Amino acid sequence: MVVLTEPDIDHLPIIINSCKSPSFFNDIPVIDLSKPDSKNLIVKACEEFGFFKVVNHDVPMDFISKLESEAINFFSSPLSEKLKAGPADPFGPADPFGYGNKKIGQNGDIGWVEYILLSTNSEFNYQKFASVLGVNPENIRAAVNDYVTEVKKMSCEILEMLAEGLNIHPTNVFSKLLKDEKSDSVFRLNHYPPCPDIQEFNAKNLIGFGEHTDPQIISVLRSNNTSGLQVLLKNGNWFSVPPDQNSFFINVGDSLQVMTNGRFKSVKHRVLTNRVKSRLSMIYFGGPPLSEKIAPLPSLMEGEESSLYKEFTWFEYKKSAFKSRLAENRLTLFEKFGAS
Ligand code: GA4
Repeated sequence: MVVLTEPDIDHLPIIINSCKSPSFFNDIPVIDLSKPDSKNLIVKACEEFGFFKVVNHDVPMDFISKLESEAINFFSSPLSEKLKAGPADPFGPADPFGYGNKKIGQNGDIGWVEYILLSTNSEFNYQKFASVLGVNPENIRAAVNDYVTEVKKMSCEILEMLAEGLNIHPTNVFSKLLKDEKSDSVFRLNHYPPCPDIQEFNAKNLIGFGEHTDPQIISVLRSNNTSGLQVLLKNGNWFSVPPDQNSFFINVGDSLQVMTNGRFKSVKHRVLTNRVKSRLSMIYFGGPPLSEKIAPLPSLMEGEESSLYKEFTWFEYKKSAFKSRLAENRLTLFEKFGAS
């Protein structure tokens, strides 16, 4: 089992009351990617939840296991070694990539989590991770590339089904942004060690990763069989997503919310820690190139419908996002009418 060194409990946010799922809501939408008629179900899931689970995907299990075992080896290394793989520029967005421990972003957010943040661009330097593991950096690059390539392929397939379901032509309007060689996509490995005994606080759950929406177009998450992920339902209740290591969980990001003029909602989610088991998740965040204008697609604007958002580029959004706190609504700044 992977254990995080030195808990620093004083600085962690605690939820006193954990919320139960409402009784009328039993599960999240499940999309069978092998069924051709899934496109309408995907549209419905994005409209109603901004979140769904994907089964019968083509991502090879050995790519998943290979990367998972590299991640477990890395997170099992001594903290002093892992810290050597920290970001080059921990206090600015110039190079946020690398190992991080409890600190999320640069604006004071913390969680019971350690992580590795990577750029999916092909020139990314894996040397600092390889040094911790004492392996050739090309082995790590290959493990990440094999996994990300497959997950990106699946994301593009899903985005094309979405476009078809929405009757948008050409159907690559969303997927071409991820396929662009300048696509600003990131990849994250999160490790949530078992949380310590917090009886003395009379608290039920500790926050692993605080509530937030993802900035990009689409996020694809895969985790081991440990629970913790929760999504916020429209009725204001948190729903605990049952873990499933053989499936992927997809969520709509802020950019897709804008491109669909609010038809799809970027879903708020968070991760609670587990007392007994470690949780390990890998998330691919598919984003557009920095210069891309993020705006509602003209083909989706029916009749008199006008854009809910001011025009902005992904670079402008990102610049402001990286100054924000995790839980903030990062789209407020770009709304035309001030309400989301
Ligand atoms: C949330 C989604 C991704 O994990 C992430 C996060 C990023 C970071 O960890 O550096 C941010 C967060 C995320 C949004 C607001 C800012 C930036 C932390 C934070 C407080 C990698 C991303 O792209 O945006």
